[in-house]
Amino acid sequence: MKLKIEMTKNQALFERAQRHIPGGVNSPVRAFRSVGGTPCFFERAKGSRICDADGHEFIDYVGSWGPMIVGHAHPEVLQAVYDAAALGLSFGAPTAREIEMADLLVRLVPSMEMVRLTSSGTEATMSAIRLARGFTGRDKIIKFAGCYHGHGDSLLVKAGSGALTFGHPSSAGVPASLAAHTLVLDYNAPQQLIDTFAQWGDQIAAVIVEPVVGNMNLIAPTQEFLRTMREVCTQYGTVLIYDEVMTGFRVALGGAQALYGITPDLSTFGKVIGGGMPVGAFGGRRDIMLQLAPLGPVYQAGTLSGNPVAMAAGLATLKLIQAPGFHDRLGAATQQLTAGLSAAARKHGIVFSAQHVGGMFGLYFCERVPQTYDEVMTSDTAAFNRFFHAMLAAGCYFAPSAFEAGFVSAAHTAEDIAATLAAADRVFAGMR
Ligand code: HOZ
Repeated sequence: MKLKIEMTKNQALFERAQRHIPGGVNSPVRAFRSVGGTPCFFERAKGSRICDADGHEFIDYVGSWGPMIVGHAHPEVLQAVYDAAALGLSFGAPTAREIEMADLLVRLVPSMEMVRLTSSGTEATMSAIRLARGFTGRDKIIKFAGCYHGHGDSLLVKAGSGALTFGHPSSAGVPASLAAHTLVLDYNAPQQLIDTFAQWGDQIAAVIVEPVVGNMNLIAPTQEFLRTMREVCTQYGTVLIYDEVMTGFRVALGGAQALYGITPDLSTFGKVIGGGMPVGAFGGRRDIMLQLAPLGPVYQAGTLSGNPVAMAAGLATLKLIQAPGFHDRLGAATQQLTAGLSAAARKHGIVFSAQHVGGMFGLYFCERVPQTYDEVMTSDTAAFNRFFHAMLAAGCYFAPSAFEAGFVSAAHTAEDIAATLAAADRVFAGMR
């Protein structure tokens, strides 16, 4: 007799997806390839909870990789989206909401004097690099190994996120002649910056950095690293770009630049400023931004840039996160999670560490919280994979890769965190 094995809905969807979508996903990390198993196909989410096609409900610590800072389907964000959508989905022409967004970004972020809106973080970083090159008349840029700045050609060199997860940190398809302009240094290694600038300083258009890295797991910067970077960029007339697509409005209202007290020349944003809709932005020094078309010679454009529905979602989200004490509460909840997970692991003798910066966190299956790419690469990925699947089975959805950061939202309650810690206690006990 032939045994008929029933597929779950997730499995059936994954099989169907793979027929016409490479790998069955539209962004590599989602495929679960590094952790194994079938990706969850999500159907709906509300607050801190997200539900898949098989009817499983999870406490969500991915939050669409950062944007859902006020929780999923927040009624005020939804209402703003409904209202905007009813007036038209896209005009390909200026709207008042874009001005409102630009004014708000300039008011909230210390370094911003002018802003240009895009449809994604990738577009924002790509455009910021072009602008820095156009402004300085130089070609070389510096990035740091394991930092990910979207998938623009110049930036897919020793990149983090999916590129790192799947072992292709430097993508095929990027012309060697272009990649040659990207110098890759180690994160948190200030002396390398000093030495590199001593050799190439007058040829370097930009340094681009995630001020807190969220794409090789979470790596926090040392103050000396950030300070040295600012100093050499100022000394050599190089444009310092903070990629705050992840950290913006999340680690503090004014982003990492407010938290660490360093003023970059340009910054890039995405995620939170779209409240879950596709958005990006880049901006900063007025003299640099004035080089953009139609005023200057650096071209940059986008049919859906400043899309009215996306602006509405972003503005509603930014309004909510300006509530007094919002970031203190978010940071405290995240701290409760990371401290609780560390304690549970310690209790069961699991090699584990964790940290958070505001509402983003890192979990590491290694002895100490890593500060560098090399240190994070010593993480026990097999242990992470066991943890990931056991937590998933227990109703907690973490990023399906040992090299991604996690995110907490304002909708995560004390009960959510307590339930997660109780699940982790059981999971760590089973991992001994
Ligand atoms: N690169 C983002 C994570 N660091 C996005 C991943 C995704 O959307 O799948």
